[in-house]
Amino acid sequence: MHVIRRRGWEIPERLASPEHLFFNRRALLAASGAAALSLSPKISLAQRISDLPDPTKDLYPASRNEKYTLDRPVTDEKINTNYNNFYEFGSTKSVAKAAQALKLRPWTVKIDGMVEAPQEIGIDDLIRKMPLEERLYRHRCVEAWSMAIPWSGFPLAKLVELAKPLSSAKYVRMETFLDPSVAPAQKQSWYPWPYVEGLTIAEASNELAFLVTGAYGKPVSKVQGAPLRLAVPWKYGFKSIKSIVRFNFTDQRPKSYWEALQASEYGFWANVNPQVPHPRWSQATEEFIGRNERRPTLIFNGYAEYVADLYKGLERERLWA
Ligand SMILES: Nc1nc2c(c(=O)[nH]1)N[C@H]1C(S)=C(S)[C@@H](COP(=O)(O)O)O[C@H]1N2
Ligand SMILES: [Mo]
Repeated sequence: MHVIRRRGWEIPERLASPEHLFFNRRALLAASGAAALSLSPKISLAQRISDLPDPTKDLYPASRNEKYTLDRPVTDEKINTNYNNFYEFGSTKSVAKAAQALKLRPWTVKIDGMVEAPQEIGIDDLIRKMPLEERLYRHRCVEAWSMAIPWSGFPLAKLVELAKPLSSAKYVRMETFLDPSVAPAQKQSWYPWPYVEGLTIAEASNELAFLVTGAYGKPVSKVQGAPLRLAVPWKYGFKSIKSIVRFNFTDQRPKSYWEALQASEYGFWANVNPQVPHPRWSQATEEFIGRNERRPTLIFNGYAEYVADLYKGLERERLWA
């Protein structure tokens, strides 16, 4: 068991290697692979019906909220959808093809724990209840690469309102689906499945915390974390949990997937800070994927004006890992 666990620990180091230098060729291969797959008669008819048409397609493109601006160009969609972390489908960046196995309907979201309004709600009912908008957000992975993405969705604060947390609730713990028949890597017992992430209720209520239902003007794709994923752009990318099925309100600080794997490297807060290196690499700069460009990393990934106040008085906590 000890030896097997080390395999998990080694992954971030390998991913921090200059793998992305080979990106363009690999992305092309992955893109053509994904295209071939979607036309393949080997995909069952039922699977194709469950994929098409998306029942919320009419809601996109959502109108853009111009408040959230970028200091860099939007990443090409082909690049964003062919260079992904989604460990349920494998530990490389080329998981777009494997992620096609994900079945998006029916999809039920459970809201439970310390709330006045526990409920199970179908994803289409949830999305149609919510005010969709588009936001341009930066994304900074802990592996020191970044992208800029036009997400569509709604503020996580709206889901918190729907749940009506009790005053005793302090955190929201989010969970990804668990289905090894769809996501083969979930058979690998040395990983702490399902993927879990958490925020304080104050963080979840911050205007920047965004539940993503769309990207690039259409429903969000499987490899991007369909049908519902988080975007918390002031934190390292691993906080932005994909394909969420449960929001559990609790007074216990959630232990996230990466913290469970390697607590010496990944913690609860995981706010972006260029001055605090990861134990195994610098966080001072980032590779802006697809542009062959290294950029300086910004404190809170450039979102300090929105979120710095959340951390006043918490200076003794491990805010930056
Ligand atoms: N369920 C789940 N969510 C996840 C991950 C994952 O492996 N599984 N990877 C995280 C990491 S490390 C990053 S950088 C982002 C990647 O999102 P993207 O594919 O949209 O770039 O998803 C995050 N959310
Ligand atoms: Mo990441």
